[in-house]
Amino acid sequence: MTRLLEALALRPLDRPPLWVMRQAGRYLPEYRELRRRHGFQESIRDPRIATEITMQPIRRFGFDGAIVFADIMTPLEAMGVDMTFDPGPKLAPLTLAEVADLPDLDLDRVSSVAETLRLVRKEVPAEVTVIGFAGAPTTRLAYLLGGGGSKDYLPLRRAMHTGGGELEAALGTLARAMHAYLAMQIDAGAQVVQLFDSWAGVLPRELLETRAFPAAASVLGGLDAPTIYFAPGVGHALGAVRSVGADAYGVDWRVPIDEAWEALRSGVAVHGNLDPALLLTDPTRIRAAVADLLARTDGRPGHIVNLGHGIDRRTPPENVAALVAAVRDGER
Ligand code: 1CP
Repeated sequence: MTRLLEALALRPLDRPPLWVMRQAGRYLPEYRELRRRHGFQESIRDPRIATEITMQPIRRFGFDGAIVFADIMTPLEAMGVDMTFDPGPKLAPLTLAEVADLPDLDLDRVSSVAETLRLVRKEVPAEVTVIGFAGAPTTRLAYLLGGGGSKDYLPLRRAMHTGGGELEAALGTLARAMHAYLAMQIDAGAQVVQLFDSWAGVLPRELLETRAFPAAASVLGGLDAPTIYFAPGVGHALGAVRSVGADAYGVDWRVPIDEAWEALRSGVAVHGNLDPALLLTDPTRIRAAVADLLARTDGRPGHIVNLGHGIDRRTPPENVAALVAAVRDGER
């Protein structure tokens, strides 16, 4: 078993596994260089380019996990929703009824993601775990109703408060599609899958419990691989997040990881939770923060070192190298 799979199975290890959310991307000069020649969507659709981008951070830093290069919005294009990226997704806003009526995901139209996973599985060293992913229903609904990213996601929040059959149908449509998409990724070689619920944290606890978490649970239920659920900004609902039924939970940087783990209770793995802004500082501060993180988790089986959210594009690669060295030096 790989180090990351051992951690997900809550086995004791000499050091925790490490990967970084959004580890393939704009902070890497080799990524920017490739993107000068190829568009973002083109890079995702071409399995050779997507594999190369997936491998860049593995070669440079030796992370324990390789996350397939795609976007949480990629499968929506295969449900007939047109969008551009600038740099985040931009699309014509849909109504709840239109989301509910989206066709099933056409797996043939996301076969390039499956092909990328097959190629990555062949290319990674045997000790590196291949990670598939999808966007959770709530987060994708936030983009679909709002037409892109925003500060406050008011259309999503309004819809979640209003509730009713149309909301249930829209979340159901997105959940079914993402379940099929993740099952396809597992068939193609993903050894673990992560569900990103990046904007669920804008919701009050009650709406997380009654709408966002059940929708995420219906994506993950019955999948044939370990699962990770990542919803930053849900420190106000950590006691309820276990209803999602994942094997591991991503913890953001706002809550100390030992307190978050306590609130999540025993029997699950956690990943996290260094502040991405820490990687904008210097190696000395990064080493100190890693020492503090490892002291807080204290070798507890099930810890996966990660950031509390995606890496920022202004991060100096040397600081990522310092993070990797600090985690490896911390070997017990
Ligand atoms: O210009 C560019 O090169 C595009 C920048 C970029 C990249 C590198 C986007 C647009 N997406 C990605 C890749 C990506 N996105 C990955 C690749 C694998 C890896 O982790 O290395 C992953 C997992 C994602 C997931 C993703 N996309 C999330 C969830 C993770 C998170 O950080 O919360 C979200 C919210 C998105 C939406 C999105 N796509 C792109 C951007 C810049 C954004 C966020 C900003 C916005 O909402 O406008």
